[in-house]
Amino acid sequence: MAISQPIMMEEVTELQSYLAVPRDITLIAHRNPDGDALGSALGLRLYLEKKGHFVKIVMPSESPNIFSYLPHFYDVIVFDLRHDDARAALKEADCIFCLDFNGLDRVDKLGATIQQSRAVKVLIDHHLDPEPFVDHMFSDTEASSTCELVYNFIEEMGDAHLIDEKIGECLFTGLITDTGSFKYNTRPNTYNVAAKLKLAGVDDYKLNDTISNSLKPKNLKLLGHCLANRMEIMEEYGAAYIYLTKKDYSDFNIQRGDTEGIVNYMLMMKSIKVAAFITQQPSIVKISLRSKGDISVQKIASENFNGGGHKNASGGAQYGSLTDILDKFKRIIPDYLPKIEV
Ligand SMILES: [Mn+2]
Repeated sequence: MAISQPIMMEEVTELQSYLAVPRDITLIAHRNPDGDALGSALGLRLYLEKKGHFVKIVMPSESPNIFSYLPHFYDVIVFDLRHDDARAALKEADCIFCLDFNGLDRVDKLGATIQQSRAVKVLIDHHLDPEPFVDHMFSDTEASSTCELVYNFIEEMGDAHLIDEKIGECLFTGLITDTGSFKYNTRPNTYNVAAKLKLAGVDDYKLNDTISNSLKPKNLKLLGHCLANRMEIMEEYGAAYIYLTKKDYSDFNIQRGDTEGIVNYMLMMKSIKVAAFITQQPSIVKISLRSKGDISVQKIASENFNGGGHKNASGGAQYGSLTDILDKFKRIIPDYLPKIEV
């Protein structure tokens, strides 16, 4: 069976000649970088450096420390911490790679910097409805992850032989985190890429252990609190939600990344098809949505919560009180899920 080839050949040919001489290249991924954002950026960096380019990575905000095993993790320029350096890295670049995001609003104020830049812009991404703000677009919304696409990109560039264990570790990280360890969002090509990376020397057992078994006692205590005291189930619609107040944030000393994955627990109930994790932030209320099968939380997020993402994993945010957004969620769910007899 042919394995899908997501990359467009003509685009690659143009880039091959453009990248035939050393360039100043800046890579950027979305705010609150996850394993796929980081893995695709750090993996692509190592590859481009092997080709003789000068590479910088900018992220709008800080990355979770559990990914600090990735090479060059500490060399990422974080806009929130180093405004000027981040802007300069984008302004001075010959070429900008936008990774794992589909629109300039996903990188906050840096969106304007990218828009104004005269650099050659390349997008590699798997989110729905990419905006046309780049010169070369490698968008494949069927791909498991941007890391899967970065592998295919390097392969199409004719450089698969340059992918070593280090690059492999970066890219495999995104495969693991964007598929829940190969539980969802996979296609034949995902396993093909995984196989190639394993052949390149990736120790996937070690990676899975590092990524999955990294919790601290406070994470499990917070999880317990969420499940015991903050979860509501809308049995008749097959929906559930967990909410956290500002007070929860201070009581449990919740830091960036500490709430990662909590939303998924609700989907472990057979009858639950849509799960929401709603958190009161300093100035906004954020909602993170997950679904099973054909139900699109991308639709729910974009139609109600100023957000979007993927069919089965989306997010959004709005101003207002926690109660407002909880009420709204409860009110709109019947529009998306048929009532079931319980
Ligand atoms: Mn991704």
